[in-house]
Amino acid sequence: MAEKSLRTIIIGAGMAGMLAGIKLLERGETDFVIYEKGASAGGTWRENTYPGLACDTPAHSYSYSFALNPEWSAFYAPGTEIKAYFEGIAQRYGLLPYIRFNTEIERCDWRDGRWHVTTKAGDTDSSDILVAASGVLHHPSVPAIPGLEDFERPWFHSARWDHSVPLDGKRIGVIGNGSTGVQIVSALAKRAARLVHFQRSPQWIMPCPDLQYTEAEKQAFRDDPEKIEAVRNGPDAAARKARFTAAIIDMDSPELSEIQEIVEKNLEESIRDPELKEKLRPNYRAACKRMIFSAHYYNAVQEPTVFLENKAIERVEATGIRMKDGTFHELDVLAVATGFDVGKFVRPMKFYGEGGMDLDEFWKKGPRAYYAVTIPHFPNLCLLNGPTGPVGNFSLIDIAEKQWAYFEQLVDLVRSGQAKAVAPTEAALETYEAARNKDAMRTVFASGCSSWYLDANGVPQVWPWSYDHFVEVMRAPDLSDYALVA
Ligand code: NA7
Repeated sequence: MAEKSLRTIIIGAGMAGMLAGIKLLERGETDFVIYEKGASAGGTWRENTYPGLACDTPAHSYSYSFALNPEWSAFYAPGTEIKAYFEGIAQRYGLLPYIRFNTEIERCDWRDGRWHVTTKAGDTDSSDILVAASGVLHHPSVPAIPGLEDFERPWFHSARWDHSVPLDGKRIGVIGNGSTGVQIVSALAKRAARLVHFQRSPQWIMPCPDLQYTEAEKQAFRDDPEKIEAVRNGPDAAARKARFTAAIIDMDSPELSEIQEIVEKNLEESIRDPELKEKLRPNYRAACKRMIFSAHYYNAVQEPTVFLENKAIERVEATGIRMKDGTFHELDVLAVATGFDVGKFVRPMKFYGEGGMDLDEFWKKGPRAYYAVTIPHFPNLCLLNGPTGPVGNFSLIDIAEKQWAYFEQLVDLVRSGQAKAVAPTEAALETYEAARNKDAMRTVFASGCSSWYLDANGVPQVWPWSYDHFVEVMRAPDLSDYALVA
């Protein structure tokens, strides 16, 4: 039977949307479009430009498997290089003609066996296949701190950094100490006249090497891609991945105890002042919140310019922040590194599936997807890095590649005419979710802390099993869990 030619619409020109485009081009498919609401590609690496920005996954792992990059300057690459990498990929793989920039999708309707999308400007398009690659860490979460809007000096969310604001010699406030806040403070400690780091909960800090690649090392990577493979998948990387997965999926594992010892030793040996040490000591287990890797934070926070404020914020005033005990910190500039509204996923876009099924309604108890990729009643729809996928300090590029390879096998059923449309059954999603929720409560993420991994009921919305299990299930879809529309 002749293959049916299919049109694909991809939403988002970040890492995952670009991946889908490249993979389509690789198999000779040119009938696709990538809608991107921003003015350039790169997703999160376009939006985040704050000082100190780096990826907490080793650079050689945070690269497409088909586009290794011997030029990474460091083991953990700075954000500017990662952004340039994605821009280079868009050029090199000929993706730019397929991307419609400054075009925001507002709604997607499954009607008459096709997806019909409508842009914010009111334009329409339709396709057989729809790929939602709109990102997770995407909607800035601005804290509801009283008075924030009344601050009369520059302030911004970390993902909306205003580079016109001078920082050198200024009094800088940073609220939040997730990966972002820690990176910002590490970068600005020596530049500020005074830097106040507002910490609501302490964080465990995993020490890591500040390893810059020498020209000789880069040359060796250029000469022999196997050396890059060794960094990605060699014994050290495999051991790191295995240790970390074992630790996160079982809060009582010896691997987690080992990680706990490392972070406690780091705190013990790095911080001299006993009072500061206690301010920085969390009362929950290591890796309960997303693990922070930093070679510099503990040095930064001991700079004479830096003050770690761990008391509760009362309100923001016109010129600074008032603490509940009355202390006032005057600030010239304030950065809120308070994370992202991660529960939104594809929203605020509206999705209507079979029979007009509203995704908001389907997700009223929280975002769910079968094996994190497909959704019952929403045929021929793929989520890349959607809800409940692996997030435990793995490379999301690797995760997206595997999810795409899985989804392509479903598309093949449509392409070959074996089905007109493919969606998982509701029963399959229920079975998956029941097992996932149960096992999620054994993970370290559920061991007693707040974090962006938890849903409103305190259940971690993540992959609670091993990385190897993820690889295994992504190898091929179990078609008995799918409804194929003939
Ligand atoms: P995170 O990891 O969600 O961290 C947000 C930080 O902001 C965290 O320290 C929060 O404290 C703090 N926060 C949030 N709301 C408030 C209010 N209202 N007052 C004070 N402090 C607040 O976001 P990041 O941007 O650092 O990192 C997100 C991911 O990006 C990261 O995991 C990597 O994957 C890359 P809390 O701990 O909740 O007390």
